[in-house]
Amino acid sequence: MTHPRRTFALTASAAALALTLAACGSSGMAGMDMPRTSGSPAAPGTAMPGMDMSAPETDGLSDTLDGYRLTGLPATLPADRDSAVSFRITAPDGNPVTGYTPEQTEPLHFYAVRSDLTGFQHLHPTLAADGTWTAPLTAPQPGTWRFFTTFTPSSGPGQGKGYVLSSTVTVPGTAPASPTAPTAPTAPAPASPALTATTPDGYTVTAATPGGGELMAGMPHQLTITVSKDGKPVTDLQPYLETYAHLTAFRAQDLAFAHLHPQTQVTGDHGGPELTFQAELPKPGAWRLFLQFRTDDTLHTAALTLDAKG
Ligand SMILES: [Cu+2]
Repeated sequence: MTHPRRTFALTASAAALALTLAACGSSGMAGMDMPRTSGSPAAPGTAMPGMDMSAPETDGLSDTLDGYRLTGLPATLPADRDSAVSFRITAPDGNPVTGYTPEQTEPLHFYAVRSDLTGFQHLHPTLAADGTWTAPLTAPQPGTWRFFTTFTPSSGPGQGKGYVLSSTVTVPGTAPASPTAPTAPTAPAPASPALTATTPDGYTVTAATPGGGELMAGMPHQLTITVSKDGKPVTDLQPYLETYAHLTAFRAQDLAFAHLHPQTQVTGDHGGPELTFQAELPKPGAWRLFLQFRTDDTLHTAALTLDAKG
């Protein structure tokens, strides 16, 4: 149930999506900015019952929600060395959660993201009988990292509900110079109708919305991603986690989390070149999208930056 570990270093090829379209109506999506409860005890009243992963209720920046808690992560990890990272998810009754409903084939997805978005690892930890998860983290560079877990309890008060809990971990040391200076959410966005990134191994991915419309924070949009290599459409995508590509997004400003849901049907080892996603970015700002796809049994990761309007 695991796939090869991947460490990803950004290339400086991502451009911001900046379009103008009338579809963007009134701004002021009041209420979309959920209060942060990071580090605080389970706070009654932060939950909004009845919502699920298709309508993210939080930005994933808290280690606790509804009494569920991400616990046991180390405060620090050694730099530039592989680490086995262990943690637990505890239920409102304080006991570790041991039963999970798989989502995209996995009972729990783990993401490690460096605060400047120059590091990204997507892992599938193993679960011990006592509810302890262990993730094989590949040598993190010094800096502040945020570790995300996404999961759905198979029983208890949170049964059937998708949770995103996260916590920060410090990797001491001198941070290397960032190859892509901060993702600069305040930089003027280029007036380009498409955004493109190239993976270190030569795949080019391009994202666009139908009709070239802007993405509005808090609203669902269709997002089409096209994969090519050497100028030719790629049509040999293999299924990866029951899709042809896995897409997660983190807001540059605060690492708020969003998972974008694939809509393309999987029919064998010949996916592409076009993939369609349901994109809903909960807050305005610049978002870094990590697209993972598989060809020839190799996993590729591309990073794109796009803007969600408020
Ligand atoms: Cu995963």
